[in-house]
Amino acid sequence: MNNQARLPVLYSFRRCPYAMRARMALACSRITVELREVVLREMPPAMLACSPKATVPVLVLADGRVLEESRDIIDWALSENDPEGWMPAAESEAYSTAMRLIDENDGAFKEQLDRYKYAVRYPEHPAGYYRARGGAFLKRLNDRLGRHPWLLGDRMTVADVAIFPFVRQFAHVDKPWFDRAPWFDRAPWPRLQQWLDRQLQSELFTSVMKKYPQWQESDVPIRFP
Ligand SMILES: N[C@@H](CCC(=O)N[C@@H](CS)C(=O)NCC(=O)O)C(=O)O
Repeated sequence: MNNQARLPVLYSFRRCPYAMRARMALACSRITVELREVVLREMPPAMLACSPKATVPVLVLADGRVLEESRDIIDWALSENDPEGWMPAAESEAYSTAMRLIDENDGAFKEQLDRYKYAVRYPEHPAGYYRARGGAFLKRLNDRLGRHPWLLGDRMTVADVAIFPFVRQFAHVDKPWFDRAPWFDRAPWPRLQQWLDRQLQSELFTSVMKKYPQWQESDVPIRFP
């Protein structure tokens, strides 16, 4: 087995918010992986053989362990190397706040985000109804960001990284509405918008959003980051 074959393998989809946060954590940890870009409707058999649940991201470690939840990938990457101190100390208040915010994001907020984004599939209510329900979470994030520049304090942490790709998705459902100019109407979440822009423009985010062709078995391995 050569060295490249021993790299962990990341099955990823560029636009998936779960995969984005996993790529950001891997990039931050400076762990090199082999990146395999998948197409959701054509998950590669090699990935399904390791992870029949068929969602991305999936990280197959060099020892054969399979991490098939983005949060497990983030935890693993930061436990290997956390040069920016993204993960608060276990049992600290910051840690429980981060986990609670991410739970809310992945649970109730994601549910409303999906309904807002695909409102035609949920005709019981108009899109604005789901937007308002998801917006309640964003308002709370905005309030936090009024106290400090990042969700937990003065530094970016795992909470910002794990939640940001979903806020990005929410914003992009109707960007003109999300960006509404302050002179036209009060911007709904000014600090959240600044927080989002800061991350969108960051070198880290740009670096994890490079485009790769769909992975084929015969490809030369692509090293990431
Ligand atoms: N809980 C999983 C969720 C991953 C997930 O739902 N990924 C979506 C893409 S954004 C997926 O793979 N969906 C499968 C499909 O659409 O076929 C995680 O955190 O990794």
